[in-house]
Order: sequence, then structure tokens, then C-alpha cells
Amino acid sequence: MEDLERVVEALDEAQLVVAATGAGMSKESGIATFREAQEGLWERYNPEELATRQGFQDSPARVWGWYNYRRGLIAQTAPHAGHRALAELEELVPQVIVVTQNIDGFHREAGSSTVLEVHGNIHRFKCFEQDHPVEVDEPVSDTDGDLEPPYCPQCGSPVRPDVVWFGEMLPAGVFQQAEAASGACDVMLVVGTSGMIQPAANLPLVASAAGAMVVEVNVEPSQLTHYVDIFLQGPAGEILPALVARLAARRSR
Ligand code: BJW
Repeated sequence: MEDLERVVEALDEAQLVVAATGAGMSKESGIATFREAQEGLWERYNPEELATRQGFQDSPARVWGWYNYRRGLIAQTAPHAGHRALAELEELVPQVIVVTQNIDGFHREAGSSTVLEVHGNIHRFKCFEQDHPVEVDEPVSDTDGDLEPPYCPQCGSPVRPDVVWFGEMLPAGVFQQAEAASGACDVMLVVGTSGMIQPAANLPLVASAAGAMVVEVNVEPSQLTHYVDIFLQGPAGEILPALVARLAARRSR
């Protein structure tokens, strides 16, 4: 039996499916990944300067300006057929949980109802010193130059995006829920991640150890490919709709 059909068969019997997604999931929406040669963000930008607490402390305006610019890029794009396919999967499987490393909010926008954002969300803000939630209604800029951040009305510390930087803990409770779902699912779809960043990269191993069928969707092999049951090579925007369409067709037989 071909691989796609084996996955469809497993989805057909599954009670709980977890989709664990990374930057490659949003690539076809026009959002850059991090580590891909030439086009990845970390090829052009320094993660130490832009995605650590130290980087923000050294230059809040540099970091705020960069995230403001990225928010603008995200605002110009939209979820694609792959995001919508995961939302549609909810009509075919009793429970679907999306665990995403992405901060763009596209899974919810596409209609997925249970989304665990383990690296936060670029549209949410908190203050640097005390994590007070802050509402920000600031226009985005179309360049990535320095921009002074707003300040927390409660404690006066600079405001930052509510995303997870290197060396920071993942949001309380969210990662525990992601681990529990990974340990309980029947099928895990691992989509568009290099599998290089911990602790998110461990979730497919949790699923596998608990007996789930782990399926990877990626345009090229990743750090995780060796551990998965089935590797479906290709873009998320094509493979996920194909899987869901085949499952729907199987059900209507
Ligand atoms: C397609 C496609 C298409 C393309 N279709 N696919 C254990 C060992 C060693 C180090 C550590 C460890 N535990 C923790 C660490 C440190 C660190 C870490 O993992 N470092 C590594 C370098 C080893 N982890 C952390 O610091 C984490 N915190 C933590 O563990 O806290 C506890 C702790 C505290 C203190 C000390 C020690 C532990 C936090 C990690 C936070 C990551 N933050 C970022 C930035 C978020 C905000 C922002 O966007 O600016 O999150 S970095 C960046 O990487 C972003 C992503 O979510 C994350 C993962 O990247 P992802 O999604 O995998 O993207 P890529 O680019 O790597 O891959 C894209 C893939 O898509 C590729 O495979 C393509 O082929 C594929 N693709 N087109 C399908 N169309």
C-alpha cells in the first residue's frame, strides 16, 4: 500500500490526531522559515540579538522594530490550503489538536479550534520585567529599522511580543498540554519543522514512544525523519489537503 493511503487508513481509525507544526507550515503563505539555506531568517538576522532577553535588554528598539516589521509581513499574508485542511480534519476525526511553534496565529484564523502555541503569538504583548499583559494598537512599519517600544502602564518596563526567545521557558501549562496530547494521540502529523529546537522537537518522540503513528510532512528530510514511521515528502499546502480529501472520500464510500 502506498504511504499516503497508509496514513489515510490510520487517520480513519484515529480518535485523537495531533498536528505538530513549524515554520515550513506557513512558508507557502509567504512567511520565511528560520534555518533554510539562503531564505531562512537566521541566515540574515542574528538570533542572539533579536530572539533572546539579552538582545532585548541591549536594544529594545532594535528588537521591537524587527517584530513590528514581521507583524506587518504577516498581516499581508493569510493561511493557505494546508492550514484549512487541518481545520477541516476536525469534521472527520473525533479530536484534533494543533501544537504549533509558529507565532503567526494562522491555525486559528483558518478555523482550527484547539491550538497550542508553544512559542507564543506575535499579536500578543507583555512587559519585559513582569510579564504584565499589555494591549498594543500600533501601526506596523514596512521596514525593519529601530522603533521605540511602548512602556507598560503598570510597571513602566518596555513592552515586548509575547513569544518565546532562546533560553526562555515555554508558556506555563501550554507545553504540558502539548506533551499530554502527544502521549495520547493515535496519529501525529509533524509538519514543516527542522526538529532542531527543544523542547518542541521532543514531542514526536513522545508520541512515538506511546505507540502513535508518526507521520512527517516536509519538503526535505529533517532531524526527525529518522524517527518517524512515514515520511511524506512535499509541501504542506499540497500534502495536507490531499490527505484530508482522501479521508473524506473514504468516508463517503
Ligand atoms: C516545509 C516547507 C513546506 C519548508 N512544507 N515543510 C537541549 C539541548 C540543547 C539545547 C537546548 C536543549 N533544550 C533547550 C535548549 C536551548 C534551545 C534550543 O533548542 N537550542 C537549539 C539551537 C539546540 N531551546 C530553548 O531555548 C527553548 N527554551 C527552553 O528550552 O527553555 C528551558 C530552558 C531554559 C534555559 C536554559 C535551558 C533550557 C526556547 C526555544 C524558543 C525558540 N524561539 C524561536 C523564535 C520564536 C519567536 C520568533 O518567531 O521570532 O522559535 S527560534 C525559531 O525556531 C522559532 C521556531 O518556532 C523554532 C523552530 O523552527 P522551525 O519551525 O523548526 O523552523 P526551521 O526554519 O528550523 O525549519 C523549517 C522546516 O520547514 C524545514 O525542515 C524545511 O525543510 C521545512 N519546509 N517549506 C513543508 N512548504
